[in-house]
Amino acid sequence: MTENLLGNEWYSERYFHKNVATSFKIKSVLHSEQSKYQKIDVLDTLGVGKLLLLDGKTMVSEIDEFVYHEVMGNIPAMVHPKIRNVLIIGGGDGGIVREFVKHPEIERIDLVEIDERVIEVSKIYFPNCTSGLSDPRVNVKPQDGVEYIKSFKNFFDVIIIDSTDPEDFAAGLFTQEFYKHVSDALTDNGIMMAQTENPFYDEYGIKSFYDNLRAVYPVVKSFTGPMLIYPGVFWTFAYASKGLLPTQLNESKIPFMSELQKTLKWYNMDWHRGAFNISNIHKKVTGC
Ligand code: AG3
Repeated sequence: MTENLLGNEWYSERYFHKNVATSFKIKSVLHSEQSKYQKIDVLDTLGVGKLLLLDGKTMVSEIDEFVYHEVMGNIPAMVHPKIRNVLIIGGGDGGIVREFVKHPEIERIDLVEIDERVIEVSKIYFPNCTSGLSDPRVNVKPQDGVEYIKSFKNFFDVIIIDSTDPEDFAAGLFTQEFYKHVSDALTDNGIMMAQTENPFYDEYGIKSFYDNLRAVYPVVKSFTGPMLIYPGVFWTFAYASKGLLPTQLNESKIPFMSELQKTLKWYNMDWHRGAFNISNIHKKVTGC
């Protein structure tokens, strides 16, 4: 937890059950509050720049946010033939919205974040992430995504679950029942993506998330990206779809992405094509 941040030189996120911690040297505490749902802190750090914590867990830093956000947004955008409607559950920092607004074919992007304070605080301290929220295609909804999704059938082309760890109110975002609702809300060509934790520590039983996905989707794959601020750095992500393969880039979009990728810091199409060739530990933990 993050009590008494002031006066401490370092902040450590502890992975309690594994007896390890990731530490950041603090320059200053920019913001601290207890919202209706969680403790929200923003630190200015010497090593990773501004750092957003929710209940003491690292969420976003200036040094690596582009990895997470670019892969979550641009992988489905390059696989799907034509995205009209996108739903992002969680992700109040806005980073994934920023990536989707780069794609002109998209008509509507719903951001459903349960805690509107995360959105407001991010607007102040992470303007680079929230820059897409003012796009006219974006609808920001401070609501519970688990409920929101139940009112849609066959509507979204892409749904991204940008959640925190599977604890408390986020645990419901990793269940088979929830994935079924996501699948129902997706169109026949639909794609869903989610963050799925670190396979070395495997604090939460990653296999069960993937088993839950496999019970619902015919295509379930996993890939990794380095998240410097998360426990263990080696971070996994899930791609699930009703049929579209993640390695099958859409030919007609290649000219567009050839230009766009020059402006990105992590994602490019060469990386994308190879990203689903995964290591043995990653295969074993995810079953992919
Ligand atoms: N989502 C958080 C991923 C999990 C981090 N876990 C941790 N630090 N224990 C980040 C949201 C980015 N838009």
